[in-house]
Amino acid sequence: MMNKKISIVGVPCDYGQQRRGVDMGPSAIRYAGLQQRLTNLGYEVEDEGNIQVIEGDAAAQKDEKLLNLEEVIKVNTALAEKVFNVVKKDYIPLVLGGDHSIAIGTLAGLSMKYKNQGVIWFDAHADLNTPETTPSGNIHGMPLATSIGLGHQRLTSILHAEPKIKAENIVIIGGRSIDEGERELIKTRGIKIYTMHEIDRLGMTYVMEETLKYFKQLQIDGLHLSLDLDALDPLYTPGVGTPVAGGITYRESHLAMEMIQESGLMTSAEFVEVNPILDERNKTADVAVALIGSLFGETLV
Ligand code: NNH
Ligand code: MN
Ligand code: MN
Ligand code: MN
Repeated sequence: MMNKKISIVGVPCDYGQQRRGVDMGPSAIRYAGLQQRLTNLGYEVEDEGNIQVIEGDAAAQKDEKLLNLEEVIKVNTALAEKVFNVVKKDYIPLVLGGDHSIAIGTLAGLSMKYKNQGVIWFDAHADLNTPETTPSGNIHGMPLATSIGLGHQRLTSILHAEPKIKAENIVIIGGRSIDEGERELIKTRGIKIYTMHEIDRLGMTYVMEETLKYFKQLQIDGLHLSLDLDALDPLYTPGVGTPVAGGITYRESHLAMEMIQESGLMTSAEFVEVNPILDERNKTADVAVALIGSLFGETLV
């Protein structure tokens, strides 16, 4: 990676789901020593602070298939503009969540610069629900569908009306809780996914080699890593709103980060769903910072 300048953007948003506390994720990750970790690696690090999230009245919700829609639109519009500004000045955006609905804004901002961007989606879930298929009404289960242009028009048209990414430019890794409607989309849209079954069978090395080879073939012009901490086994990251047993191990996740770094393809990243209220002594934020260290080259220096 040639670019040695990183901009940290915090997004204290908890409107994409219904467990409070994930809005403290950015603080928890900063507290775990993020900036020092990156400075030690020789990066010029700028902390842009947090995107402003107005406390709304959650009880005033109308659409139960799109909970907190107005707030989610507001946060993601502001985030998209911020991310666009960061890439314009040639810094690597490092976005801290907040729940995963914020990927809508991140990808919208990135799409202003990268016209053929690849996305690695580390997650126990596929986040491919739409208002029609959602089992929960939680928008944090919809960011990937939104980014390929499916779902509520006001979410898919943040910054501009075009899809932010192509379905074939997505690779999901760590999936083990996929809803019916999501399975359908994975099939019909040809979305690439390595579930826990494939990770067990093939090993993380093979999965990452194939993933990175695939992106090279696609000749992507940018690679975004969106890492939901619930991709890992709850043993390592208990501080998440929707833990699912049988996840990626500590070393497997680090290996994946190291291989992404080695590829030289990565141009942005986001770490989401850290909820310090549900955590054990900031364990999950500590893991997030350790993963970020590996992603930005810690073991290679
Ligand atoms: N698929 C479920 C839903 O749409 C759960 C999503 N939860 C997540 N996604 N944490 O990463 O509500
Ligand atoms: Mn809140
Ligand atoms: Mn997610
Ligand atoms: Mn998840």
